Amino acid sequence: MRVVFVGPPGAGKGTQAENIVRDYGLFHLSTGDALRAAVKAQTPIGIKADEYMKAGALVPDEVVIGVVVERLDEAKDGCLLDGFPRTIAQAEALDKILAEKNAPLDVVLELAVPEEELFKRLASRGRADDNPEVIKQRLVAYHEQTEPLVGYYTQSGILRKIDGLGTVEEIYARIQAVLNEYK
Ligand code: B4P
Repeated sequence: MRVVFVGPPGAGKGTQAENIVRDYGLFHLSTGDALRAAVKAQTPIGIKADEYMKAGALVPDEVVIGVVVERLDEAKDGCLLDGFPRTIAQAEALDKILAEKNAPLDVVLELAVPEEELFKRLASRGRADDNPEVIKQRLVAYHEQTEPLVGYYTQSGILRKIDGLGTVEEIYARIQAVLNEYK
């Protein structure tokens, strides 16, 4: 099963991804985690990504696509792509990569959470890019660059919307109800 997780910053993609990969045995690729690891290790990609992440901007497509291409070969028994794609260009690149492997996406989960709740969650998490000004920028980037993916995947007929309000357990039960259709 090949699954993509789309949603605004702080929607809980990383939180729910932990449950999904544990129960469905999927390879987990979080571009956010991969980029933070690169920043910490001060690799050339990390040094480049850091300036964008600090400002709440998306990291350039070619950098992120490079990170994904490197890792996707590890996904033999299915994958959960968490936070990738985030732009139409990334989605098109992913379609191309997966078509070459003859392994198209099964489902795209859109985790929907109202904006005021996102601010609350991110303010209490307190990561380096979680201060109010940067959160605002991340939301602008989401609306301008990532939200168009909802239309893109609706057209492909593989988008499923998940209500992201409630406890972690309640939301996970909604996700399971959808994923179990694809097992
Ligand atoms: P990500 O690491 O993907 O992070 P995120 O969108 O901020 O958070 P996520 O939705 O995973 O929320 P979480 O579970 O942690 O991206 C960070 C940055 O990396 C981006 O801004 C960008 O610069 C860069 N980047 C990543 N991928 C990229 C790409 N493809 N292209 C370009 N740039 C890219 O949850 C947030 C908080 O809510 C936590 O504290 C959690 O405990 C809490 N929470 C979760 N579920 C809850 C619930 N049900 N109720 C209450 N609180 C909850």
